[in-house]
Amino acid sequence: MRPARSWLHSDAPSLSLNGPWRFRLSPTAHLAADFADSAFDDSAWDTLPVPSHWVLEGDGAYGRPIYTNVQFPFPIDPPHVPDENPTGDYRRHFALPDDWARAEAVVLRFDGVESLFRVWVNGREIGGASGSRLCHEFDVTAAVRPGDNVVAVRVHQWSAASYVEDQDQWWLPGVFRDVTLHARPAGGIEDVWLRTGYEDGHGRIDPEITADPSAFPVTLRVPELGIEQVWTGPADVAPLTAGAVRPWTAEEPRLYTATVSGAAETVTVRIGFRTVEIRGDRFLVNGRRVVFHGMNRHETHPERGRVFDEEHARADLARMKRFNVNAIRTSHYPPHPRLLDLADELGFWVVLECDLETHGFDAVGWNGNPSDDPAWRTAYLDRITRTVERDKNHPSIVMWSLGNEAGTGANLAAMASWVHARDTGRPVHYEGDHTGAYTDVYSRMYASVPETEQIGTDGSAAPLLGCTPAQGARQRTRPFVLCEYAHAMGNGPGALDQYEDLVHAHPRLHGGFVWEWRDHGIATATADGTPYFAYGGDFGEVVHDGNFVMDGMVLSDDVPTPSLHEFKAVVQPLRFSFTADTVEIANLRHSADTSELRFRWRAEHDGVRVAGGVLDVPVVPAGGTASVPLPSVPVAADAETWLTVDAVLATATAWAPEGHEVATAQQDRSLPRPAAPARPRGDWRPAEGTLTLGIAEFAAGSLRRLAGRPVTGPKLELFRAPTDNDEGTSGEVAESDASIAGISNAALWRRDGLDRLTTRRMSVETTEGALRTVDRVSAANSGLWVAVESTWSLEDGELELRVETAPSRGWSTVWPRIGVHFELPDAGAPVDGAQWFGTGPLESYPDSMRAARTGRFTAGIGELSVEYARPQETGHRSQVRELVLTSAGTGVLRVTALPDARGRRPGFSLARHTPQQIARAAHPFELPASTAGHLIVDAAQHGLGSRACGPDVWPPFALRPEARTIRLRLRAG
Ligand code: IPT
Repeated sequence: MRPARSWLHSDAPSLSLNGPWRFRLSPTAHLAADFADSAFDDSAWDTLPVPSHWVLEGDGAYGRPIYTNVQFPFPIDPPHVPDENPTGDYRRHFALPDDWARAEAVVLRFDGVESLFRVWVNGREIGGASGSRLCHEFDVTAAVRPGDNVVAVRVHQWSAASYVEDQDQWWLPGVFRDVTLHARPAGGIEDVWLRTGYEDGHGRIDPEITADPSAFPVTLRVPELGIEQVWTGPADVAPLTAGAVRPWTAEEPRLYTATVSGAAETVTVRIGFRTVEIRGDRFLVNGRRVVFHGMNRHETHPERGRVFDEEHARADLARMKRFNVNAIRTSHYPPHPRLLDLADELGFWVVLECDLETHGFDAVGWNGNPSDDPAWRTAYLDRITRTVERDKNHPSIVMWSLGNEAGTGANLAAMASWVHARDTGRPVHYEGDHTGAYTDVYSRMYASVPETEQIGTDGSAAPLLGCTPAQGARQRTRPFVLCEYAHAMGNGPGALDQYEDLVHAHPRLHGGFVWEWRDHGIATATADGTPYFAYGGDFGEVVHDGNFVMDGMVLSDDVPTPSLHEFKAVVQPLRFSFTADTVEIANLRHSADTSELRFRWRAEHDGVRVAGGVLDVPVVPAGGTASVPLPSVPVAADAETWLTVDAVLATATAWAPEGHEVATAQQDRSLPRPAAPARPRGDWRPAEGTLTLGIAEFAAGSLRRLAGRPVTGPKLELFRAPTDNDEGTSGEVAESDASIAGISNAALWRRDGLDRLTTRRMSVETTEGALRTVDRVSAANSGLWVAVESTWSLEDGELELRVETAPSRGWSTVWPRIGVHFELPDAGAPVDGAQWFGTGPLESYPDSMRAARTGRFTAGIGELSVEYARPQETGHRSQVRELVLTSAGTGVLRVTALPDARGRRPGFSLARHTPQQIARAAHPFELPASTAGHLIVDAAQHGLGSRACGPDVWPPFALRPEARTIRLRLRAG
């Protein structure tokens, strides 16, 4: 094996060995290596593409993917693996190009093979390697011959290496990254490292050239900077100043093309000038503090798995930029090398993580953890060496990370020492170093908001996780990052804005990385051909972790979830503060001013635009503010008046078109308009039979038709289809009386029967122009109940419904919602859409409200729900004022929501299924055929939290059982 080196763009000849290979899969590793021989007859073998994972090819013919989070899918018997070890044999021919005869060496490179492989060329054994997401190069000079050659590769799914590659993802064996043959010229350039620095407008290049003396003279050229530096011998190579340059930052990723040419080879490196440093508890680039608005990014694709597709990756990164993401942690291994080129180019702060995780040792009390076992030291050092050497040239990489969830131990410390010696220009991160014994930044995952705040604060007596007071004090001298936070599984997370507020209050806190960017669903289909995205268990795995792999801000099919919109709004780089006639614009960025932005304003009356234009905003430097006069806004007497200010891109960028909205804010300019109080009525008397009140028809006190359509309800609805966070048991719970550590809220809701409420009607009464029912709603085997008084009345010729709910004493949990449910049978013209004035366009919940703006929106019923991989609560639009249910674009029912006595407005959801139906389905295809629409108007909803892996909903956003009133006006059309 050749020493690790940079993945370089070189003009030396190379030959891609990607494409169809002959393939045979065996159920065990104990096989003769007969196939390595050149003469072996592989004509009976199948054909498999390289790169690919065999379990994703051939429609199940080569086994299936396995998903586990922490668990090892084989016995914990390190370093051994079972005899049942799927083993793939690969063969292909290649013709050695004629002009390669002059090459000094021929090198065979594998960019990624999971998990252990051996290589033969023309029957000669070349070597083997493990380190699935790392690059390995073999010298095959002595084995190749002119003309036809045969390369044979044997890949084992399981190996000793599997114990240190226990990341939370699918196990996907195979040759899944490129295979390339390189002709290495005599006098070639083996490796180049162009370290850069930036200070006071000037750049510096500190080169390291690895080449035989015969390569010299070697010339470094940076044409744009007029640099042409000739080194006549290795001893001449020395740092140089680059003169006046533009720095590289994630916001303005200015790159310069450098070439390094020797006697026989030219390599091209795109360099960016920047200096990374830690000063006290600040993490600085070019002397300025960095705030990470980051994502944990796995390599995952529903069809290709971890096989890299540059176009898709570029589109994915462009999507990140459009959603104000400025940083990537390459969880939990180096990505395809081209990803870093894209990150340099588009602009991201990257934490580049080594391929290392031994999480499964948690199950055995970390006994035998390789991280502290001398037998593994060399393997650990090999991993970090390959990681750093391959990617060292990238300006986007501002930190190295040793790995993830590998406990702690001497081998990790040795990795850190190696990095410190090799690269003095970038700090070392590893979250598992809780006490900060060998790393440079303090890092945590899933710390709650109060805990994060304590970390940011000095003099706090609060102990830090795993630290003595003295160790905690040491950690507080360092920059802090949340390497994972805001677990984005299913509907959620909540509280993104609270974390962001802390970053601005406590400069030691440098932001963090959301867990995680994408769902890892695998595209598959049911027996009857219905497509869906599979998660753990869908392939019949023996042990698996279910849908824990569906925890992205982007769904498997690239659709951004509402949480990503929330993230975008929370971390937007500008903050707007309004007064009566000005808006103060604060530029929160690292270093970019606002010159690439254009500012617009608009005024709306009840969501209808009445005025708008361009705001004249001076260029605001990073860290600066500007106070800008606002135009005069026409204020309506009988409608809400909202002013919206947007900052949009003035010109197209590599990642978004001109006009793309970067930041936005609203100011409520409405005049107060108190709602008419409910009119008291007397003379109530028992009622029976049928009754008509305006557009409503009743029988025995129950609604039968509204505006001529069959409708049933209102029925008290306290249940929501539990979100993954509702089902979560992890993290801190906010209040011991409402949530119970170790038991999910969803389990408590089911215990209390919120999903199976029954009704006893206690009275039906009428009076002139009104009908009133009182119900007692409760569940089997429960003594708890809710009183529901519903009053229908004609007010000013309009139908009003007022529902008052009041819980009995004794409810001890939080509630998912307090709503009323109307069922709208299809009856020929199904309700299939909504238009509303309220917040939108997407769903929002009490602790995820920042992306919700007030306006007028239209959506089809399908667009009102998010297709989470596991169906769950979705679609709540908060603070609705007016809602029109539509059928084929025509209004069928118009609902106006009046605020309650405290001015609170209800939200709504409109869906094809009930919460109970949704809760029973493990995948979208399991939802039953639907014959009705379901409108739920919620006086309140519970927050989202992050409890699938992290803290519960915090008290201000938690819904406690309480009395609420919903008041609606109903009209036809
Ligand atoms: C954390 C892991 O680092 C990450 O890979 C992922 O599994 C995440 O959890 C959950 O989705 S580890 C956990 C013990 C906090």
